[in-house]
Amino acid sequence: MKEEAPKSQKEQKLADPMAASVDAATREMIVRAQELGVETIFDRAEKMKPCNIGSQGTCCKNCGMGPCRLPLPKSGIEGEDDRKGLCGASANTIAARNFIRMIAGGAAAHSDHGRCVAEVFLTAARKESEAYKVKDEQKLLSIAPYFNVATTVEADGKTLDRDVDEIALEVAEKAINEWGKPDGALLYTKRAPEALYEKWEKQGVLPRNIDREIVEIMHRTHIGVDQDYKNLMKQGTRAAIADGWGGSMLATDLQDVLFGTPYPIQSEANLGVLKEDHVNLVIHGHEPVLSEMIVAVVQTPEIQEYVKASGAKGLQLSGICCTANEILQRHGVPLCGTFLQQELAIITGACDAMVVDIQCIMQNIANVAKCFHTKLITTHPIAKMEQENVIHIEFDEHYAIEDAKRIVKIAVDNFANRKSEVMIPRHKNTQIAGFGVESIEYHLGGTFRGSYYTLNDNIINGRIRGIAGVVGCNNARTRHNEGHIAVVKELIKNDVIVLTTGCNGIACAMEGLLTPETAGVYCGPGLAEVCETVGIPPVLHLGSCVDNSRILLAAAEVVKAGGLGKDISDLPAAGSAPEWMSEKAISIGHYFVASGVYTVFGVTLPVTGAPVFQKYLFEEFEKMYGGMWDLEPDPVLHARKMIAHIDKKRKALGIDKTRERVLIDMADRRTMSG
Ligand code: BF8
Repeated sequence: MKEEAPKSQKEQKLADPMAASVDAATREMIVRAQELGVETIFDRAEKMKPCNIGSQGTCCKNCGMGPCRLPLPKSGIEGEDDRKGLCGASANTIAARNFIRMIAGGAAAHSDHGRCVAEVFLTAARKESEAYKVKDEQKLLSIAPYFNVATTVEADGKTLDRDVDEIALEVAEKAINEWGKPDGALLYTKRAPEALYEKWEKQGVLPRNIDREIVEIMHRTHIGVDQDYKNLMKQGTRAAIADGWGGSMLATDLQDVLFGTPYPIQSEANLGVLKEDHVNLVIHGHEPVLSEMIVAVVQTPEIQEYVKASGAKGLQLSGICCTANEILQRHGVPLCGTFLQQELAIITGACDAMVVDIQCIMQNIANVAKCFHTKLITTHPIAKMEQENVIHIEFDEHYAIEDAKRIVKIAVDNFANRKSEVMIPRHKNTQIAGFGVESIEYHLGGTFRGSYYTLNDNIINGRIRGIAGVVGCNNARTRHNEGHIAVVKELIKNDVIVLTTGCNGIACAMEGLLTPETAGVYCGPGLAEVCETVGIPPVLHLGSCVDNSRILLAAAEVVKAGGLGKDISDLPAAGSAPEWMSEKAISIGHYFVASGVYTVFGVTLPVTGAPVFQKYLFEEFEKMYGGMWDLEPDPVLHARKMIAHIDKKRKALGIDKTRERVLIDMADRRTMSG
């Protein structure tokens, strides 16, 4: 009998590890998963292809008569675009409705996270919790004026410092008010440069309160309400600003007050941070309200003793997604991986427990956990899983320490239950993370003259060509981390300093781009000189996705320092999300655009099926806000478009003569990467 040849990966519809990721650890674990017969997102991406019409943005399912699908004709649109849904909705209306619903989803996710932090902050300010306290008084005092909260009092003709507890309580109450206040505009919008604030006022997009802007999107996109793509985008813009300069910025600030403002800290990244002889507890999700408590309890003598008694050599905490970035930047806890590596962390067989809260948690991790000994613990009332192997321990801030201890003990107890052979990839890299508005100021100016002048000087003299914010997710429709790394390397080779957050930050850390030594290897000569002089990496990790608000504030500081125009849109700066996939990324992209930043997304964008609407976002937005969208899947072209925009802004500022205006060519690049 003829022996059947084993089926190839393609025939089995399994992922090809080399094509799926540029990262060695990820490739090894995809192979391991396939050997064990454990399905991952990489395989599912082979088995199921995306809907073409949906990915173009022109599928409307907002009522029960649809979905109405309006494919773009292969030959494009000739003459009038007469495509319509049953109600008559045009392709532009449908794409705009879908787009702003994505903004609503993203803004809601960031802002609800912010609300949770604000509530915990209020609990702390009211002294109702032992676990949470004001850790960073300086940060509290620095944000109080934006809430119109006085930090001093007048008594007997003298100005005295006001009691910190009183300030905290007033700030907490005013902060919570931002989600639902009945009148006025969001207080933090005043932190934008004046010129930008005036643009928002003129366009009528100043957010009134955070929740209202999100609710109004859901109303306007209901059947038969707003049918003008420009008017729909106006509301999308207002909600996105409410995210970036509202919910996200409040989340970042209040987290800094409660848990400390990050300062540069050394750590490691990639699956290789797991340790075979340790209890491995992986924290995954987004809110530091939970993860901070876990970090605190693992250091207690009680838990240390408990670990010792288990026979393990110690307890290794590590993180996935943005909660990882939060505990990295404040405590140096290593990053286990990006969004696409969450299943792989369990497949190592060394993950004794994975504790999750909210956002970017794949439901399939519960199925993967069933194949191993891993305990999967959900903790948030709004984020449960249906699979029966999942343990739910609802995290209550009033009993935070007790809850955190319970979770950690589950991980420790489970160390003895490892069943399959452990396989941890050896790959990991060193990183310096924990940058922010305050530390950039300090690093570039020193203790006595800490300011953004030095950064501005180096931009004006051309050593630094410009600033890029490169952020966002992984996307299983594109090769894991390839876009992230290629875009960032192309930018720094051309003297553009990169500010990173989210999964881009993790990808850069895994690649070893977050060390000062990187400067000499990958950067153009100007940026390398600046980085080597001040001892910073050319890629500065600013934290999680809500911390994109740090990029907005850093840009506002650059404007304030002078010499580079009056608005963020004047700066030689650009934004990018090379591998985006989440609604949060769309909200971030749009608040970057509405803040004056040219923003390029990779992979795809759900607007390509409605060319008129696309043109509105890609071209006409610039006239209103100075920033606009773009789409470029090729990472090198992607970076070059950003550099071209940076050069356009340098020219407009009259500082294009101060630097050699050559894009570094292939030959230069080869010598530099050697
Ligand atoms: O908020 S970058 S995949 S982890 S959505 Fe999610 Fe995207 Fe990663 Fe954090 Ni942000």
